[in-house]
Amino acid sequence: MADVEAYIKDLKETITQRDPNQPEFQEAAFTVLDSLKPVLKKHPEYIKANILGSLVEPERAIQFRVPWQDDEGNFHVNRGFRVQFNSAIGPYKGGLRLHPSVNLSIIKFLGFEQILKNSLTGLLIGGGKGGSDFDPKGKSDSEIMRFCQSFMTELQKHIGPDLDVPAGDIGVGGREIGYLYGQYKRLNGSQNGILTGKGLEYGGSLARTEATGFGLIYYLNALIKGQGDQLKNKTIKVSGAGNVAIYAIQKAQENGAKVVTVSDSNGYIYDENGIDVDVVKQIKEVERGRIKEYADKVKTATYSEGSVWDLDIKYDIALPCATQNEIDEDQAKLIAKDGAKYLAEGANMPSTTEAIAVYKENGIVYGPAKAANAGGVAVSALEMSQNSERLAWTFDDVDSQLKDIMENIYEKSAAADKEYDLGQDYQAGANIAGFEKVAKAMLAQGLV
Ligand code: NDP
Ligand code: 2IT
Repeated sequence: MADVEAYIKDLKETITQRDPNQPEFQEAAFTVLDSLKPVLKKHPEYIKANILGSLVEPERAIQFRVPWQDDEGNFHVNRGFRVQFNSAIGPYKGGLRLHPSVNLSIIKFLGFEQILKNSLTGLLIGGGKGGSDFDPKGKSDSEIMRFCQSFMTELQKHIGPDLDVPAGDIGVGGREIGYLYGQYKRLNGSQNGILTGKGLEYGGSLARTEATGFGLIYYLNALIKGQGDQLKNKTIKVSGAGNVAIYAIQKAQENGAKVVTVSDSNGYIYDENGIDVDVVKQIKEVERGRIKEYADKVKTATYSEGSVWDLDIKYDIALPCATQNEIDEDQAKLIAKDGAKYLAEGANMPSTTEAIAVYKENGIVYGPAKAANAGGVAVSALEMSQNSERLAWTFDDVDSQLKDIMENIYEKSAAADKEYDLGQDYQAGANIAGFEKVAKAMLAQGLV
């Protein structure tokens, strides 16, 4: 039997040789492989069955053409993806991303992360992800609608309420889910379990819009409490100004913390008095504008071009909520120098591998994405339950289940950290806790 180090080294070589042009997928997969070494030492049966060899290879990856027509009558062609990564514990579940940077590497990294994230929720959902390199910025509603209809015309062949249930991610919110659902229904008839994040009028769940941001703060609260500390009166830096950032800011402020930044891919707002989340909602959710406009509406705020992670101020907590690899090694060093004690990831893989090493060296208590941002997909799974029983639960009911799920994720990660004596490594703890359930299910179901 191969030893653990040799097994992992061999897997990494296979991944690199098979897909040399997938750096994001390699980053996500290598981090998980490394943190599973203690589990493999204890459970040689996982090596014998080559469970990790199966885990890093998607069950299925679908790529398709998405032709659409703009308002001037010009024809465009984008590329669509759906990666159905792992169904060991339930139907494939994960969002759709519309962003020009989307390619197979990015969708594979997101789908791979989703496997262990979804397992951590304790709900019966497998891992998947999809999207397109279509850029929704500056497009009219009609253009977004035509794109979504074309995208769904192909995607509908591959999804189903017990097979694969997509939802939102970057560039996909309530408007896009509505257009996608309408096209699915046109082609297949009414079936509201097909997507989550739907409007409340046609099968959506209360609290799904808030879920990822609220969930991030519920998780953060548990993380901080584990250190004998509290969120109240802490100063927070948030990046992003989308769905996750907005509801993280709202819930953090409800908990008595002060959020002093908000950002987009062009620049960031800083206001030492605290960000007014209603103004952010107005700009982003109603006007679909840029975060720069915040400084026109709030006189104490300043706008600067560039990354919020280069802003040198004293603060306590960092909440990256924008995109992958938004924090590099030097920016992580600045986070440590500025005195931040906690960092919890609302975005997927916002920290580079080198940045995470800096957090650990500096004793920053680090809550990884697959634990900290699992609230969105958790409430998506609750939406699926409501659709199955044709009932709609109250906001408080969904929200209190979300809170329990997030606290439970922290506890599971902390328990794994303790069991394997990892020294407060909640990243490895989350990877291990998420993996064990998936691995047992894969073994139980037979591998070929
Ligand atoms: P939105 O589309 O609502 O908002 C995305 C935000 O991130 C925008 O402010 C956007 O700015 C910024 N952003 C996107 N790409 C970049 C970039 N390359 N550089 C700097 N800023 C960027 O998306 P969400 O809020 O839904 O998603 C944010 C993150 O959270 C993503 O990593 C997503 O995968 C993750 N996530 C989302 C969940 C959900 O339920 N929605 C669940 C779990 C995780 P700009 O407008 O300039 O592009
Ligand atoms: O990254 C994520 O977990 C999401 N974008 C949410 C996926 C979902 O199915 O709700």
